[in-house]
Amino acid sequence: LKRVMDDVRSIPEEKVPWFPQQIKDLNRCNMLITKFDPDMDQVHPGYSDSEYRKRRAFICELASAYKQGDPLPIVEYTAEEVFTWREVYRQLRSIYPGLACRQFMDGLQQLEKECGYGEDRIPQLREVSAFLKEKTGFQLRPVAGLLSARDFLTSLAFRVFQCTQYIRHSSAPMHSPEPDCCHELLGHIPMLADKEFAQFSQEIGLASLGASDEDIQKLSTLYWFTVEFGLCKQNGTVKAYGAGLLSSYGELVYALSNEPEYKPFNPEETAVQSYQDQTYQPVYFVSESFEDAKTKMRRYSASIKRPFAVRYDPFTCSVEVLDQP
Ligand code: TIH
Ligand code: FE2
Repeated sequence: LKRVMDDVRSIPEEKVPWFPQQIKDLNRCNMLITKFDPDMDQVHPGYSDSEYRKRRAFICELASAYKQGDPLPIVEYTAEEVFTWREVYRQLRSIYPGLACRQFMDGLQQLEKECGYGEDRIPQLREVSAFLKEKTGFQLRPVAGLLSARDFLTSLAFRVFQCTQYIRHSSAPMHSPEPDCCHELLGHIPMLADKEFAQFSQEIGLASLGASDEDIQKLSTLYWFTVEFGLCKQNGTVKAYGAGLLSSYGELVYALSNEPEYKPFNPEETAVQSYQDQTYQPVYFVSESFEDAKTKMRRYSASIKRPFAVRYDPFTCSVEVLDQP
């Protein structure tokens, strides 16, 4: 179902996909993709575990009922869930120092000091959201599963990051084909505490507002190879900054081994690279630096044709739509 923008009168082309202009409009941006749902996907490690599926359904209901501005739901994690978290945390924490980029290490250390990160408990989205809000203005919103690319990218325009709150199945702690709270809390959150990275993320979101389906496809591929699976050079060595790597022990080690292919990050080429979402990536894109990735992404975003321009107003948390300059 396609929503069409009908309230922006200055737009000459009549069919611009609808997009939110106020932060509360994000309540309408919740289209889920059922691809990796343990209820539907027979190879999901939780498919034949009815307890696990029931638990997921409960946590997902909390997200479905959420409205912008509500306090974030608190989940009391079970001993088994904390056990899975501990396993993931411990393994990853031991290899981060050599493999994760500097910005990630900084963010993680702050979270360990100021936000209760550690292997003994799963941090609550509510406290993490408050932490991020102070660092970079990002806030979290609970989501019931994998979102459509358009709805996911849209929320970034408002510095809102949509997070799952359930945890991966205990039988597969080292890699999950879908996002879960380990992926959000360990992969994304430390990076979102970095100002420059936060800005990079918001700019992808702003570029996606009202974009054509084809441009959304390209932007989500760019998001995939940067925010999720990006590598960058630091002091002459390649480090990981992508959340999909930083939350998967298996793929983090693989990505920085000499097995996969590396290509230099270049938005035009990266945007059309086909990607793998069941298992490890066959190819990764390496940026010279964050600065470089941001400059290149900006140039790319400016080349996307839209009959209007957008500007984010942080005082009202809203997007202004302007005539194309
Ligand atoms: N593969 C990641 C993990 O194991 O944590 C999760 C995902 C990243 C991107 C999409 S799903
Ligand atoms: Fe992610």
